[in-house]
Amino acid sequence: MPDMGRFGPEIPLEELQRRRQACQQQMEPGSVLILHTAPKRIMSNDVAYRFRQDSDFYYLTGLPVEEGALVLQPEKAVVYLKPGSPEKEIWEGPQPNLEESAEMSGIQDSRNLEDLDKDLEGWINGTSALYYTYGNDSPDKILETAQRLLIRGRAGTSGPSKIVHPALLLHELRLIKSDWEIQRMQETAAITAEAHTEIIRAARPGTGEFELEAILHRVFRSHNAWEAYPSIVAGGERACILHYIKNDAILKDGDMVLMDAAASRGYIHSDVTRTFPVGPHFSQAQKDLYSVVLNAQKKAVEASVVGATMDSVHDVALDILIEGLIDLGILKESKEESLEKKTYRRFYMHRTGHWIGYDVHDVGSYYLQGQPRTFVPGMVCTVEPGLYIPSDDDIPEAFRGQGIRIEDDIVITEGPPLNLTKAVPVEIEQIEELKC
Ligand SMILES: [Mn+2]
Repeated sequence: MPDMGRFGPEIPLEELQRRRQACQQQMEPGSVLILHTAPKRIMSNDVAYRFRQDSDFYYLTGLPVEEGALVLQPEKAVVYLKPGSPEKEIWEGPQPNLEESAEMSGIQDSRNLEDLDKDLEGWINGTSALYYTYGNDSPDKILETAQRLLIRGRAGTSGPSKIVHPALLLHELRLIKSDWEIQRMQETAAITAEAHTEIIRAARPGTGEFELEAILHRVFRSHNAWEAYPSIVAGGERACILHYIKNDAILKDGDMVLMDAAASRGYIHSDVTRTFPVGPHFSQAQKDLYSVVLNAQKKAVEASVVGATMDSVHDVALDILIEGLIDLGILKESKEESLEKKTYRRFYMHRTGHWIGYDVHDVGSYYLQGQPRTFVPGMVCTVEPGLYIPSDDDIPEAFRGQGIRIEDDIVITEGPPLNLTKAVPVEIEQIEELKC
């Protein structure tokens, strides 16, 4: 049999036990949670996309396998899986068997997926709450079963008293990262830093955006990592297209490159943006604009402490960006007027950050009872202010078509914020030095 690498645990068992226990402790007595693996996604005809596990399922089981389900009760955990068949192995290689899966997940009760259908009524009948991810990918079978149990009341069955989205407990757990998770995020950040540093050095007039993207892929894969999301490598005015991912243009001297690209490994993500000159130096206008964004980013990072909120961090960045735009003659009105009329949105139209973790735009609510939630230790978020200056006649010429964003991943701690992606060059002198 070919060496398939290890089927051993990808996530330490203590870590998985802790997560499941924390989840189970918050479940209602007599309730059940059912989670499925991610569905297979078709690229075209009979060719599938590379499999990506459902983040919630992976978080609680550590199993990257296709076709399975997790059933959790406050006192019990069962995982249903499809054991590999000799025919499937010819195409896809050996799958972990039930015993190997149990070793990886720490869930001893591993059953054949074929049994789920007949067990489903037993799990759902009379349950106080059914935690279930309703939405696009949800298999209908769960709700069908719930309804069947309800309408067969004369036979003594009953449906769940309520259906609750697991986000309400599971996503709140995922929001607070463990030391183990933060260590993994640090490793992912280091891979991202290596790629960015190499690319800042490599960019030259005449280089294709795609060539820089190729370096990203090489560095990521050389560490057994993947790109965390479709990479943005945007030269010149294309930096003002927020989701530019074509990456097919040639870089010109005098332009900057906005690169929003980062690594992901073991479903742990980083998310980094840097903006740097194609040639050896920033122009004076680029330096002026860059310094505004950099200052806004630094102050917003400093403000990312316990008790702050996404909104308060955004306001710190916004203040500095607006002042800078006024100083540079790009915004013509006063700060108060710009805030009131939101005229700054022409140049800064996105929020300053988002949670990051097992999803790049991670789960966890941003507001509690309508109020922005306050930061507590263990939360990890991005801080990513930017300025995007359109090529309009009323804009001083030197700033037209310039787009800049600077983004780092920040851990909220008891003390000062921990910048996971600090190693990615960001100072003007640092960047220019890399280019000589
Ligand atoms: Mn981001």
